[in-house]
Amino acid sequence: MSATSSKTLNNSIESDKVKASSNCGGCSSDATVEMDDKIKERIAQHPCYSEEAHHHYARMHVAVAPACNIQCNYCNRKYDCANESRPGVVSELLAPEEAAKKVLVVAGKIPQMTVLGIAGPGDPLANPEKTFRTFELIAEQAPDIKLCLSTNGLMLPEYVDRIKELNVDHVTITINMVDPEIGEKIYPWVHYKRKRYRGIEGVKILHEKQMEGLDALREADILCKVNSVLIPGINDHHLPEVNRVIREKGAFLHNIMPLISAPEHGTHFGLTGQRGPTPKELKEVQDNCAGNMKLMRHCRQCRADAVGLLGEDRSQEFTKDKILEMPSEYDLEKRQEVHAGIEKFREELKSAKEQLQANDITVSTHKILVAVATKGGGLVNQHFGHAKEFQVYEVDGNEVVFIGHRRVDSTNHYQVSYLKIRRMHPSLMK
Ligand code: CLF
Ligand code: SF4
Repeated sequence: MSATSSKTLNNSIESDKVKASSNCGGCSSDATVEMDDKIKERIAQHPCYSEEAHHHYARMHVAVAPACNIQCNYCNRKYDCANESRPGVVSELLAPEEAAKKVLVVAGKIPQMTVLGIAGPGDPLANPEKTFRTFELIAEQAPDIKLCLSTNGLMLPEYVDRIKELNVDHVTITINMVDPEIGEKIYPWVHYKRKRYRGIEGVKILHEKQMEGLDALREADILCKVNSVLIPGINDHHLPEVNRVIREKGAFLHNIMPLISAPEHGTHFGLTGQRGPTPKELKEVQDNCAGNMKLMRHCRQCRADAVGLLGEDRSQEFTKDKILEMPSEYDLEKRQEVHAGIEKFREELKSAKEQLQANDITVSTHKILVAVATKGGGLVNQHFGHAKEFQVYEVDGNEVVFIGHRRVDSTNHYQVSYLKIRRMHPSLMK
C-alpha cells in the first residue's frame, strides 16, 4: 500500500460521517448522515456508538446477569470457551461487588476503557437487582465511566425510569423482527410476569414490549441502538422493515449482525443446520438499510465478559481470581490525562484528513476493497502476521468507507498469513 493510501485509510478511520449506498424502503440515493454536536459529544468516547471512537477507546462487560426471560434459537448460554467470542458466552459470573472491583482494576490498567456494559450472559433486565446494583456501585466509585445496557427489551418498559435515574445513556435492544409470524421461527417461548408463553402468543408480547421500550427510551432521551441478527431465509428480507420501524421510533443506530451458528454451540439453529449469512449477504442487507439511518458495521459480537478494544479481548487477563488479588488503581486524574492525549491525537488525525481532502481531489469512481491490519489508535500499524482480524474498507478516488472486519487465526508465520489473506480475499468480494 502506498503512503498516500495508507494515510487516506487512517484518516477515513477518523470519519464522523457514514456515507453509504441505499436502495431500500423507497430511498434509492446515497445518504450521508450527519450528527448534531450534542449527540457527537455523547458518543465521542463510546466504541460501539461511534465507529471512529472504537479505534481509540475500549469497553468492558461484567457478567452479572445469568438468567434470561426468553429463548432465542441462536443462544445456548451453557457453552463456554475462553477463545470463543460471541454474545452469551462467559467464563465466570460475578456478584455486583466483584464486578465493581473488576471495573476499578481495569479502569486503572486500561485507562482508555470508557464504557462499562452489562450484556449478559442472560438478559440484564431479567436480573434487575444485580444489574442496577452494579451500575450504582460503579457510578459511585468511577463516575467518568459511561454505563451501557443491552437487553432483549421484554422488561424494558418497566425499567426505563430506573435506567434514566442511574444515568445509563446508552441502551441496546435486540430486535430481530416486527412481525410475530417471523418471530415464531426465532423465539420458541417468552417468560413474562411469572408465566411462560409459547409460540406466537409469547412473540406478540415480546414485540409489543420492544416497541413500547423504544418509545420510552426516546421519551427519556436515552440513546438507543438496535441490534438485529441476520438469519438467512428467516428475516433477511424482513430487516429493512425492522430498520424502517426502529428509525420511525427514534433509534439512533442499527447494528445488523450475522447469525453465528455451528452444531458444537448446541443451539437450536446450530443443531438444525440453520446457516449464518455470507459476508456478501450481510453487506447487501446492511447496504439496503444504510441510507435510512446510521448503521453500525464495526460490531465484534463480543462476549458478555469482554474487555479491551473491540478488536481485541483481554478478558483472560482479568479473571475473577486475578482481579481479587489485584489493587484497584482507578485514578480519575490520570485517566483524564490519557483521554486528553487521545483527543489531541484525534484532532491531529482530523486536520491531516482535512489537508488531504483539500489537496487530493480525484474524479475516479472505481471502487476497490482494501483490508488493513491495525492495533488501534486509528492507524494502519500492525504486521499482517500478527493480525487476528482485518478491517475492510471500500475505496474510490474520493472516499474511504468502512465496510466491516474479517477475523483470521493469529499466526506469526508470514507466509501462512499471506495464504490466509488470499483465502479471505474471495470472501470479501462474494
Ligand atoms: Fe457492550 Fe453493547 Fe454497550 Fe457496546 S458491546 S453493551 S453497546 S458496550 Fe458493541 Fe460488542 Fe457489538 Fe455489542 S461490539 S456486541 S455492539
Ligand atoms: Fe440468549 Fe440473549 Fe436470547 Fe436470552 S435474549 S436467549 S441471553 S440471546
